[in-house]
Amino acid sequence: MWIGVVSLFPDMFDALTQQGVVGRAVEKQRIALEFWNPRDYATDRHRSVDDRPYGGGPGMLMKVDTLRAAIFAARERAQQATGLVPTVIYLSPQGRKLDQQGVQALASAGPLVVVAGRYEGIDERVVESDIDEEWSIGDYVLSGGELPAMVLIDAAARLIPGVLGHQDSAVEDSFNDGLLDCPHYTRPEIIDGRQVPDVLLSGNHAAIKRWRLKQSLGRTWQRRPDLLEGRPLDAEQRKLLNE
Ligand code: 6GU
Repeated sequence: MWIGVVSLFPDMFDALTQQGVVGRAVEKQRIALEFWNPRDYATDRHRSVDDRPYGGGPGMLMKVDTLRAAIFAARERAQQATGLVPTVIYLSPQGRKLDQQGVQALASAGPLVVVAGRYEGIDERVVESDIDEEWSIGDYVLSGGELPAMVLIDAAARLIPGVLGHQDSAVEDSFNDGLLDCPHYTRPEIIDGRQVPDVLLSGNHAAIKRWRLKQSLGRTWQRRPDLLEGRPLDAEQRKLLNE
């Protein structure tokens, strides 16, 4: 998977790329991440990358020429690297709310150029002419699009074949089947008098699978009933519960 990132703070992405699952995926070249900094396209003495909003008011916007130069360079490189036209994504609180379904769609969409905004955002005409899709990671406000971009990239990366070992397979994840995850336990067998559920020590793999599904369903019903609305159980889940 090829991902180009347009950001004024590319160093923030070290947190994503220098350790853990995504770090390994970059090392193994399962993911290619490249960066474009609008500041590198600034030509004035102060290398400015912000500009004032028409109509006044507090805050600045990203300066249009440097932002577009970075987006165009990233788009061109995407085509050179992959032979495909990338999907250009802008992260903002005004975007479509990201969920696991959205992540799946983005992970299989081909090359992505991810634009991380700063300040009060970007000129609406740039959204209209240069951005294909606008996404949000939730209903709260962050100081910039870098963290949302990392959230998106991390979530998409773990769906790329070969990025997760089967040790931590995405197939087992919370949300892969639209339910919350079941509880997990490790050693010791007793903590402050509280035992690991017997079934997990039974060696009965069918019973364990059934118990985990029931836990997932119970938790989802209690904590996130919205996830169950209009979503009947699938055939395997019905079979497990009736066994
Ligand atoms: Cl994508 N950007 C910013 N700045 N804040 C957010 C967000 C994005 N999603 C939720 N809050």
